[in-house]
Amino acid sequence: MVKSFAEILEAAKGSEFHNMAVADASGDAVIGALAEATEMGIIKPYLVGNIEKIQPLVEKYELKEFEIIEANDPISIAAKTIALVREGKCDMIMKGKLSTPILMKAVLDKETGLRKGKLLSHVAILEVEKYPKLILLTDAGMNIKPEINDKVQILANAMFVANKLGIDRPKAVGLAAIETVNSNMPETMDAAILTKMSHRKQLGNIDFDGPLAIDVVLSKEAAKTKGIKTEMSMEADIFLVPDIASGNILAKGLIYLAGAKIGGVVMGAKAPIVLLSRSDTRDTKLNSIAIGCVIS
Ligand code: COD
Repeated sequence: MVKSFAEILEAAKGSEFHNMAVADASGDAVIGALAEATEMGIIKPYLVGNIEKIQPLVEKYELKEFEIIEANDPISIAAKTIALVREGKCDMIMKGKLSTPILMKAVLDKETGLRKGKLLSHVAILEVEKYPKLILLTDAGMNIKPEINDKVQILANAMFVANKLGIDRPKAVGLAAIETVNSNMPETMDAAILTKMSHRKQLGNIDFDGPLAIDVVLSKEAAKTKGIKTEMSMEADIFLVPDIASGNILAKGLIYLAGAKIGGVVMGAKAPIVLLSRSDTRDTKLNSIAIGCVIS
């Protein structure tokens, strides 16, 4: 079982080589991470965007193996990035400086996009010093307010990533503010239904428990004090959050307050899409590229 980004980077080196389309590569952190990834021999980037902005960065970071595809406005950058996958030239996408909604709308386009008939969802992987496992946090990047059926598919996408990381039967929690069901808090109802579905083996090879507040998940002591019996305290692999806002706040809080390392990918399309915030550091982008390589 993979437990750190150091191990994910190692695994990426032993994985298949990928041609990666980069949606607007005109950023220091983007090209810096790509230079490291090409140095490691795990990808060849296809840089989509404005040549005048990209070329000086390519020289600055001494990027060696690459191609540039000229596109000068966000919509055509998104379209040309996706075309690279549809034409078979690339098998992975990375969001560079392009905004997430513009890229994802192009991915979701019924005629020219990359849908496979499944729900697309984001899986963020976090390494936090105080937690003994990697945390697969979902969905903090794509689905704004998922319904119960969406959550079933969000869990399936996260399970796929967990399996690729060597976790055969992941443990998943449905996070909420409390451990009891309250009809005014829809995430508690969804989590309770998912728990029953898990008991009835409707979710596949996964153990699910919820609703659980995050103190119970992060502390056996808190669970004991609250009188909650669960196998998830300090054991959960997948953290299912109620919606994009709560997930995003949790992920970014862990990065900035707890020094978490993070990487993230959108699953469910014809190719994995390495996707995080535009403010991510070079290391975070490299982590995400490595995740994309490992799960492809
Ligand atoms: N998976 C599969 N199909 C989808 C999904 C999905 N996750 N979301 C929408 N669709 C399909 C719908 O069924 C429909 O057929 C079509 O796509 C359009 O659906 P809309 O109108 O609901 O979707 P859009 O185009 O308005 O929005 C889709 C986005 C992904 C752009 C939107 O959900 C969004 O903005 N998400 C948040 C992205 C974001 O800002 N992330 C922050 C990262 S730091």
